[in-house]
Amino acid sequence: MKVKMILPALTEAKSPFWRPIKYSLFPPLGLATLAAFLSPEDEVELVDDHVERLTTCDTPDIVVIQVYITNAYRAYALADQYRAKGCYVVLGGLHVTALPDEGAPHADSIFIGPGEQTFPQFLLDFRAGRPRPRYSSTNGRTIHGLPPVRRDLIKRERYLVPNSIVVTRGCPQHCDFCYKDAFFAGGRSFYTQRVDEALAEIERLPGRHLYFLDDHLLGDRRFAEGLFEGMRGMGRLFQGAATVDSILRGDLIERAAEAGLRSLFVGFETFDPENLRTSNKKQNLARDYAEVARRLSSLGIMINGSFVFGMDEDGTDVFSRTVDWAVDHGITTSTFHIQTPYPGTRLYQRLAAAGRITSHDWDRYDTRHVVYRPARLSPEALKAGYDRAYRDFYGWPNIARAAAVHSSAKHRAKHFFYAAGWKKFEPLWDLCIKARQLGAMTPLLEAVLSRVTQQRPSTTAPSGMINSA
Ligand code: B12
Ligand code: SF4
Repeated sequence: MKVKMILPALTEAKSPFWRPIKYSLFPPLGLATLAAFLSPEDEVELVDDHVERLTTCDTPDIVVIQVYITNAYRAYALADQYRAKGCYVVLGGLHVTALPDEGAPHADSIFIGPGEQTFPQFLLDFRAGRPRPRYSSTNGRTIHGLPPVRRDLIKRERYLVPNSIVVTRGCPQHCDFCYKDAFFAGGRSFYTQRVDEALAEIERLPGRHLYFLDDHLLGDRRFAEGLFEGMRGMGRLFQGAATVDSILRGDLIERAAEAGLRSLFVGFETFDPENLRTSNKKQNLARDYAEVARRLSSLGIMINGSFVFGMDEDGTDVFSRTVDWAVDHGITTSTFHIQTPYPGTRLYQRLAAAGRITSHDWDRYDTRHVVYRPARLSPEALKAGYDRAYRDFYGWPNIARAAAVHSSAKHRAKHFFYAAGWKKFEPLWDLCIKARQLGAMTPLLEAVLSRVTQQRPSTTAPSGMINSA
């Protein structure tokens, strides 16, 4: 049986003139995970439209397409093209899970939720000649005992971070704006691999650098402790994501640093308690953000801070306040987002019920466009403030000021090169992508992520800040 798996790209990633580095970071891990359920006799091709040319003149037996919100239109067009030729087309992923009735007319079968249970069931049904039009993942979700991810299908040289990995699914929190609750509705919404299986997967990855794409790597304390214990002495350098409260609680973050954690994506999102309450981001309420920054800096961990603009309490001062805070606290890179009501989320329901959604063009749901009516800002002011925040934060003076916050000279240098490398050298990245030389840059990334001598935090988290999530 011939199977073609496609991760369609959004328009921006296809430009022949300019390819932002962020689309050449990670390989299509979800599809490589599903490919593991095919049998050795199947002929499988995995195409990532972001980094390679996709041709559609073939006629595979099954075409598997992953649909995110911003690639949805291209995904549907590809699906229609293949179906017109008689191929069996299956669609899955976050966007069709949120809006199955939108995706269904473009598919022979659609998949709702994670695919680890439903895709193997579909393959059995397909081979038996009776595939169903819709598969929903509800009961029995697990990632224990999965066949190894088909990394042999990944064209490693086309990515800056070929070693992306996920060892958990979902998250224990329930923020209103997050894709998570809709995607995992009807079943478990946070579960982990077995520690030994996660370590075995890590052992299979060549080189030193890993990027954990998990929503919340510290979300299950026992699992994370076992993972970090097993990784000690492996000589790995890794990046990941975690919540504010999990960084302040106990000593998990020290264990992570000891195991090789060198940079962390942290969801600060907003400083306003009312915004936190409205968006159900309770885990951030009354947490000392400054202490998060200090603690990570003292461990030599660089911070990618995530901040959302346009929540209901945000006024015109939110942009400069956020940038100033991030610079003053030595945040290495910042990811600013315009609040975006993804279909299926409680945020979407709230804004739709109030008649505040102003666009249903999914191409604009990329956190860079305003697709709703903000409460205390005009859409124009929100967009302009967002653009300004990026410009200001990544201006040379602020990169230098933020780097200067760290006490160790090595951390200051790493901060400077990492932040500058991320935003100031796009033309260089573009050149590497075109010359297919991204792989050659991985050792540079590893050098920047190398260890900074650790100091004990100058202050430990005040006891009021330590609690369970
Ligand atoms: C890595 C990543 C990226 C990478 C690359 C993506 C890639 N190569 O896969 C980059 C940096 C390019 C990226 C960019 C963007 N991303 Co992104 N990204 C992620 C991240 C962190 C991890 C994705 C991942 O690998 N997950 C692990 C694998 C195992 O899961 P999976 O891919 O979802 O696949 C599983 C299921 O979805 C399902 N499945 C998927 N496809 C199919 C198909 C079939 C047939 C079946 C049966 C099952 C199935 O089965 C798989 C196994 O369970 C997610 C957050 C997350 N936790 O998912 C955000 C996320 C997907 N990104 C998001 C967004 C918004 C974006 C951007 C628009 C951001 C921006 N401002 O530019 C862009 C646009 C991307 C695009 N092309 O449209 C949102 C999507 C929201 C939505 N409703 O669609 C997420 C959920 C982040 C968030 N919390 O909001 N992203
Ligand atoms: S903590 Fe992050 S991943 Fe978890 S629900 Fe909130 S936004 Fe989503």
